Amino acid sequence: MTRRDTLYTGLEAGPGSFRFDERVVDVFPDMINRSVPGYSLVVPMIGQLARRFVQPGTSVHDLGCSLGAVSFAVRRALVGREGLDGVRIVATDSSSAMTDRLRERLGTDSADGGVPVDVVTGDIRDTDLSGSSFVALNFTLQFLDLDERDRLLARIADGLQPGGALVLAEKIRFEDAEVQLRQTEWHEDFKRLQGYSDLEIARKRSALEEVLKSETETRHLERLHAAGFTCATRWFQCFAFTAWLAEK
Ligand code: GEK
Repeated sequence: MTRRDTLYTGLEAGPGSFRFDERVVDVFPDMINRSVPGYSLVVPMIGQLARRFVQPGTSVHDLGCSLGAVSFAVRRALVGREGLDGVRIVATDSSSAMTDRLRERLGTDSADGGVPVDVVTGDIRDTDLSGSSFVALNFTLQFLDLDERDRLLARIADGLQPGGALVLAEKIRFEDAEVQLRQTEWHEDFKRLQGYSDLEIARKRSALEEVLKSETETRHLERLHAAGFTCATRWFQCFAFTAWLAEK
């Protein structure tokens, strides 16, 4: 049972103070569902896409896995598919509060006979990505420093088998200031309708300052092409929340 996110009702948030610590872990599923429009659709769709791209004897990487939503979705979507010999899902997150909770959840998951999931507490900048066929960066790249993103994307492309794919989902920034303003207002309307107060919205915005650094779609597509992906297709967008599939 997930607790309701009331983190910023009573908490004065310093600029850039947001951390994936135990207090966030306790409310994380509620927080992400009420903050990211479309999250509950994007996650199972990543599973659907994985079903098409996963190859025998390869790894699937869930980078910045949090509580493993993508790993669970991929595991479920692969049930009944042929050609899964030697396939493993590797779920990595630098927050031990997240990975400890994920290990508990895996222990009680009833997806019997699904592909194994290895949970790693570590930095995705150091993950060995060789021999993979499917990689998911579901709202994770946005938390890396800007100058570290090119290298990670190039490493993902290098580690993927030919025919493999990356799903990248990010909160983007819009080039046109007017569009950026409107999209931000629509996102804040979404959060209000999800029950967040104006004060909570303002405090969370401040806490995420310089922690979540969003880039334009053009910049993401340039990086994907420079990294060696042959084709990148946008398959989801709701306000700033955008997902692409990049194929090798
Ligand atoms: C989901 N994908 O539910 N190395 C490892 N983990 C990191 C790093 C890093 N360098 N930087 C950030 N993280 C998930 C949602 S949440 C998105 C991803 C959000 C981790 C961080 O600890 C957190 O768990 C996750 O990336 C981002 O489908 O909360 O908006």
